[in-house]
Amino acid sequence: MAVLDRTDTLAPIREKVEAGERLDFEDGVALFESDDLLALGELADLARRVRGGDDRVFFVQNLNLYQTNVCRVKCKFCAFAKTQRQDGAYTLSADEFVENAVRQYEATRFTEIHCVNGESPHVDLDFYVEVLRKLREALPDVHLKFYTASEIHHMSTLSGLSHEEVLRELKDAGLGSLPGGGAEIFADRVRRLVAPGKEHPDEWFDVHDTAHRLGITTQCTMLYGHVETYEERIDHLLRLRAQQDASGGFLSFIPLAFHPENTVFERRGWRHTTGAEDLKTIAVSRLVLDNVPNLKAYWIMMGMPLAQVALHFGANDVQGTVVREEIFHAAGATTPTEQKLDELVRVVRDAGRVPVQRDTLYNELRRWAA
Ligand code: V47
Repeated sequence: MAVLDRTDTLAPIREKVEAGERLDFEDGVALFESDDLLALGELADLARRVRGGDDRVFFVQNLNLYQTNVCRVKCKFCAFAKTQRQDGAYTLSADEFVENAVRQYEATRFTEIHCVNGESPHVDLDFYVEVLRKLREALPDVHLKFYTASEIHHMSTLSGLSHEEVLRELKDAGLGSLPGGGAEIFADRVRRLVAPGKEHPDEWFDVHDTAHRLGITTQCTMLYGHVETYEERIDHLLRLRAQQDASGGFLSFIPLAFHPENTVFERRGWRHTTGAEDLKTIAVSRLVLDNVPNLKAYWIMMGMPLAQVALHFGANDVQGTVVREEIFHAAGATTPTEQKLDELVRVVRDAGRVPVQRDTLYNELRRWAA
């Protein structure tokens, strides 16, 4: 009986989860190898509750903005990046960026701007500092979640300053926290294949470690569904878990499903991840990454109906209103680019959970009845 066999594989892991014990590498791989999807979801939800999670599901009223899509790195999974001379390349001045943000603020009163960019070789550290300073002046109440660890490392290379010096300068200018991008998959084999021009994982970790020491909270991600194995996904999650044990400043984890359109992988026949793979990855992430409090089911990436189901697979956050999104849409996402607050509330409530609007640091701003 195949079903009984599968249940047996998960039984020792369930015992550990119930006892609040840590899962190890082998447990993680066994979870990924299980195809008992509903059991994985139930186990992940149990783990979330055993660790103090409740019925609240969070979202933030935010705005995604980009300063530049010009990028030196040429990651094979990316459809957003352009060279300076390519059609569609753009680099906004600080004033253009701030003007866009202020216009949008008048319409939606977001509490956060989320900004990630290409690594343009044609700018300097001031390009980044000036935007933050001008935004803080124009929108003093808005939290600025700006720049992945890869971008911080790039600024360090551009300026000759250490990660700590760059982060201090950005923080003085108004930086609130960091988004989680740039992590991709840490394993050397995969990084060499999909992002050979990207910084070494040690640099990515050093940026987050330094940020946490300076009191800057950050997010972390994993880009899955390309050339990585289950073992490499678990290795990735365990490296994040060890960093969180050491420095404690990751607020959330976001699994990012690879979108192949307009990338070299599309030409090689790669397809979007399946819904089952997305749910499994959410569940295993919740089970293995036991010390990061919040797990986002990013609706832009997986679509709203699946994000709703993911709330029963260990996720407790659906990210936010977003309004503009470029990275996943350049790579074939067919989701809308904006959700209204009312729609987020409806989706969370229909999943049987309590909708909570949060700020970037997970303080509750408003709670709706279930
Ligand atoms: O590092 C790029 C990913 C990341 C593709 O902190 C792709 O809340 C899938 O930082 N298919 C940048 N993924 C985006 C980022 C982010 C996204 C969502 C939430 C948060 C957060 C941060 O986007 C990159 C890479 O891993 N990415 N191209 C693609 N074709």
